[in-house]
Amino acid sequence: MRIQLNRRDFVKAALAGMTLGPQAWGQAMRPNAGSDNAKQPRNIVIIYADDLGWGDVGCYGATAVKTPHINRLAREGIRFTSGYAPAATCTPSRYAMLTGEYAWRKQGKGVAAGDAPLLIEPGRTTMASILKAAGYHTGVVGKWHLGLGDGDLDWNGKIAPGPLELGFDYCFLIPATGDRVPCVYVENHHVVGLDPEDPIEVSYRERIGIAPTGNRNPELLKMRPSHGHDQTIINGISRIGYMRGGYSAWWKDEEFADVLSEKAVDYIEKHKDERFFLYFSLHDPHVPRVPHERFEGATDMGSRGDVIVQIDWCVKQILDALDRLNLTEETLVIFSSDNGPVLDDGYHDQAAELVGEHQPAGPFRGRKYSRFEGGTRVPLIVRWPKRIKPGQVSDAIISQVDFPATFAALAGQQLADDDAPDSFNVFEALVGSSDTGRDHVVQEGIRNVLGFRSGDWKYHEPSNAARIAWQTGIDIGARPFAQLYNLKDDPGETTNLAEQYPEKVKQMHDRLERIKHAGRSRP
Ligand code: NG6
Ligand code: CA
Repeated sequence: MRIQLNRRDFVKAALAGMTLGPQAWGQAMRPNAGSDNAKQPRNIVIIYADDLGWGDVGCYGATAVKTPHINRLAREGIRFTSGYAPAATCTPSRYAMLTGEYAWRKQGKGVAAGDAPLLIEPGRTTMASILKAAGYHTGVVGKWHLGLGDGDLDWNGKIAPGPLELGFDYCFLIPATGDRVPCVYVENHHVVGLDPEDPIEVSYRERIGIAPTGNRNPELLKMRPSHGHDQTIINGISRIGYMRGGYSAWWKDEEFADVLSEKAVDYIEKHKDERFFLYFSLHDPHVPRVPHERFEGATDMGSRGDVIVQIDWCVKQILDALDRLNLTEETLVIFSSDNGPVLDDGYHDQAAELVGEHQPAGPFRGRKYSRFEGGTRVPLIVRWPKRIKPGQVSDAIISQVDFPATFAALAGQQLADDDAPDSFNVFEALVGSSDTGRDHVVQEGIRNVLGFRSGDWKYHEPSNAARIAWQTGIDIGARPFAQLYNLKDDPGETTNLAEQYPEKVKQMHDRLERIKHAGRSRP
């Protein structure tokens, strides 16, 4: 018999402080691991790259970098041509993917500082809590960047709330980003490897003590910043923010891929006999780009190309583990990225100089930060051999904001009315049983500029924001007038048709306004 706590009971129990550790979710409560339900994969793994563009992988057209293992996923599953990150930067994309709510609906969900408090209310329904309530063991390994604690966090004590208060049973985290302090890993509620005699202090306001900074001590750097990133030096690289102490816990950027892959594979091995959901969130190819030495020179594109090869190696670790444990057939694997690509994002790493003919955003205009397609249209590949016919390419529109409603549907969970307000159940499209996903999607660039795709049409509402994203040179798409593009004929958004089709502009403007004011878009 299958016994489940429903979501409300689960949240109630969590709020009442009941321990909901692995024991509470023990065997008796787990659905039969060998379920033959054609809708429900036994396991789910999301592999989420950071700043990887539509054109950065082989199966999307890249030739200057080889990604055989990502290509394998596409060959054995579905490659989507209209997969979207909800936003053109990390924090709002991840907020939306976890909660099923567009981040632009709320204040303060932009790129989070490394000392930001948790940006999602504890106990709120997330893609993890949905799967946990359905009996999956849930884990997140890698970059978090959604804040931790409830303000004024002491990194030496218990670090909470965080993922464990949002439906994850296990976490191993880069707390914010590789370029933000504190440069230490957090496992469950604590910094890993911290010596209590050498406590950590973090500040985003002022320099702490005499710890060297990129600004004052450039002679200590192995990689120089090009803009920003000139504060505390950790591992020869200056960062955003100041920290001191915690030396025994400092990470080495060169080891990110090894450490995170090892934790992810460990997690899979530990939970191989039960249903599990793993959100594996990579650091690469975000800055600072410091490949392990075995990937140095793997491409002619410098470190940005080399760390993409490193991503492919991480994917291999996961696919090999699933093969070895005989879980491939019954595991739904999703590969995607949190926003579009960027070359110079703050360090002199030659990404721009060595890019050559490579097109990181494929045929699309704009990159990270932008509401042009290149900011949010990203690789999206889904494999589930038991259910999905191999070798498909789908043009269905799917956004990562759809994961909560889709996971609820596949796991037989009911969403409350106010849960996941922008999340659509796109299950049939995700598994290739239908060519249509959602019919429209809102795309968030920085500075609150919104793009709106509906079918083949793309509308940009007028915006007076500055056009260029700092020293990156990236055009974020802001213009004081409306823009309208036909993505079918003009995927590069080069010819503004707004004057030619005023009716279409009005129709799209009105629909976007309705979506904004309704506070939700899920029917
Ligand atoms: C920007 C950083 C950039 C990167 C980005 C967040 C500067 C000058 N630039 O503010 O390097 O960290 O934030 O990237 O500091 S994201 O992928 O995590 O959203
Ligand atoms: Ca990112």
